[in-house]
Amino acid sequence: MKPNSELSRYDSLREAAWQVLNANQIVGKRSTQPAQGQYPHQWNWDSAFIAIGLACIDVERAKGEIEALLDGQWSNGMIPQIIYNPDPEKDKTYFPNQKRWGIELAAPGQGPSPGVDTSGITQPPMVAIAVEYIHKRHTDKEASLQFLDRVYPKLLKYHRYLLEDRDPRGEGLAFLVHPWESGLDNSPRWQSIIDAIEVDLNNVAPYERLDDKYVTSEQRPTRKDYDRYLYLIEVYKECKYDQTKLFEQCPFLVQDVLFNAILHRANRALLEIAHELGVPTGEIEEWMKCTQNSFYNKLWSEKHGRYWDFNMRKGEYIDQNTIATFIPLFAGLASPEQADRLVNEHLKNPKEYWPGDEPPQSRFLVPGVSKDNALWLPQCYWRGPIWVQTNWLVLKGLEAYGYEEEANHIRQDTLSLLRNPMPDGEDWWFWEYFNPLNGHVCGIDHFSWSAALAIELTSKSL
Ligand code: 2M8
Repeated sequence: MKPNSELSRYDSLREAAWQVLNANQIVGKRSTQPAQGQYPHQWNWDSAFIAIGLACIDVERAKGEIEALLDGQWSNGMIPQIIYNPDPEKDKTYFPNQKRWGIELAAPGQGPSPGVDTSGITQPPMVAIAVEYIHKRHTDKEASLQFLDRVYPKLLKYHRYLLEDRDPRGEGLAFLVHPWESGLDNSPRWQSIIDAIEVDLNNVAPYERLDDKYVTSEQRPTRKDYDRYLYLIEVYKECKYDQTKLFEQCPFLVQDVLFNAILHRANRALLEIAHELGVPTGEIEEWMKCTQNSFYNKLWSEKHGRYWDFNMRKGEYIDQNTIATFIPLFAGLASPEQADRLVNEHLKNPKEYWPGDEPPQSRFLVPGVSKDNALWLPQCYWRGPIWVQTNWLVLKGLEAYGYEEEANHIRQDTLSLLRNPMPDGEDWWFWEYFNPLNGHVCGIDHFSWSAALAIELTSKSL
């Protein structure tokens, strides 16, 4: 698919990406921070994407990245969104810090291992997908099987947590209790729920945001959103991180298409790993059947020809057209007819995602939110810009369904966005996100998953 001659054009990109991943390694740890300053800790799904890129160059480091993430696993199985950097100086650059979460309130036998500082929520479960990817890239099959053997029980426990504790109705869909768990924090999908949360600010300890010290506030969530993000942490502490209580009380309770599509794809990875290890697979197959059924019968909207998320607290659908609708392709969850509608009615529609001359005239793929969405903002965080990791998920899904041309278009756009000439002459800056109208850079530079996935996109296909 990618001939060697084409790949060698990207030597300088790969070299620069490798330098970013080295510079972002956390001192004294096996993990990598998303970016220095703004994101100085280990993040769950960032580490999985980082490991996928690392596996193309240094499989041992990729394994270390994953094992460091799994060290943060709670006794109830949850793999946290953040594993905090032990350097106390990092509190000066990232908020909320570990203390804010009160994770010591979790019942005995539920929380994190002593001495590991984490947040109290999770993120899209990419980790088993990264493990399967590492295994495929590993040339020493014996060493790879030993790695699988070490990590498999932890991955299984994580998925069991998501599909039992987070899925009390057995729908094959995990519920989320915070926009941060979705990874697409201020997606328009969450706005009406966040707006409806009544917050008495007397119950939220005063705080100083640090994210807007690095990035202009127009590119970040609002103060009002942040008040609610922090208020939700108070709810968890009140419920002592008991998932049953959270299911009953948490004002944010959603079944997210992107998160659950990734979970389904991760179950497929787990199944492959179980086959390699020769262990029983019945439980995983059952989960997968339930998820498939729910995507088909609950999360697909025949009327819109796309997927939509479900607000469990109110028992109603969330009608927002965003990039999340394409992620079931990555998981193999869409039927060929559904895939056709997603691609031809939405992705290739210039009013929604595809570049075109009609206003707003976007030039690059794939805007994170449909351009005709009233909440679309091309430069604001998860409100519309292009992200490298969502592009990667979409293009892998398109490839799997045979949409080679569209996938290639996304690959070329992603690589050209990553090349941003800067005043001091450096070429590859690996920004966090990009304006789809003109390719202008947003967020923070030297961003780890942008660098890691640039390596993957220019590596020989598996
Ligand atoms: C962003 O989210 C964090 C909270 O998790 C933040 O803004 O403080 C998101 O883009 C998320 O998807 C990502 O994992 C994280 C670190 O890159 O940053």
